[in-house]
Amino acid sequence: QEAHAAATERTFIAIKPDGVQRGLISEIVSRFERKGFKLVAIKIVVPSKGFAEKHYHDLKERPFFNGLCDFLSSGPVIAMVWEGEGVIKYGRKLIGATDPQKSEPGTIRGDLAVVVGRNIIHGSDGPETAKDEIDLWFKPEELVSYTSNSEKWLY
Ligand code: RTP
Repeated sequence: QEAHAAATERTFIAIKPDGVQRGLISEIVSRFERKGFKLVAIKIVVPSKGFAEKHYHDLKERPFFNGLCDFLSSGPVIAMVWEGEGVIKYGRKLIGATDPQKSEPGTIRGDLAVVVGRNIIHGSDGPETAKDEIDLWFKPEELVSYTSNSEKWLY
C-alpha cells in the first residue's frame, strides 16, 4: 500500500509536570500510540522559566501567564513529536477541552484532570504552532523518520 502523504503531519505534545508527577506518562503515550499515531521524538526535560515563557509567548498578556510559566518550569516535562494523518487536530481531540471541567469523558483531560491550571498535557493548536513548537523544543536530529510495520494496515 502506498504511504499517505498527509501521514507525515506532525504535532508537538507535552506532558506537563503534573502529568509526570502523577505517573501518567505511559497512560498518555499509550492513547496516542493505540490510535495509530507514530512517536518520532521524545525526551524528558526541566524547562527554564525563560523557555516556558517562549513556549507560551502567545499568552503573555493573560493574567495567568506568570503562574503558568512557573508551573511548566517547576519539574520534568515529557516533550514529544507525534506523526500521522490529521494528528494536529485529532491530537487536540484526544486531549479534550482546555478546562477539564468541560472536557468530555474519554478524553485525556476529561478522564484524568480536574482544573484548568493542572490539565496535564499540551498539544499544538494548528500547523503553524506545531512547526514553531517542534522547532523550539527539538533539534532536527532529534526527530526520527521510520516506517512502522502497522502503517500498511493504518493507511
Ligand atoms: P495547551 O496550549 O496547554 O494545550 O492548552 P490550550 O491550547 O487548550 O489552552 P490555552 O488557552 O492555549 O492555554 C494554555 C494553558 O494555560 C493554562 N490556562 N490557565 N484561567 C486559567 O488559569 C488558565 N487558562 C489557561 C492551561 O494550562 C492551558 O492548557
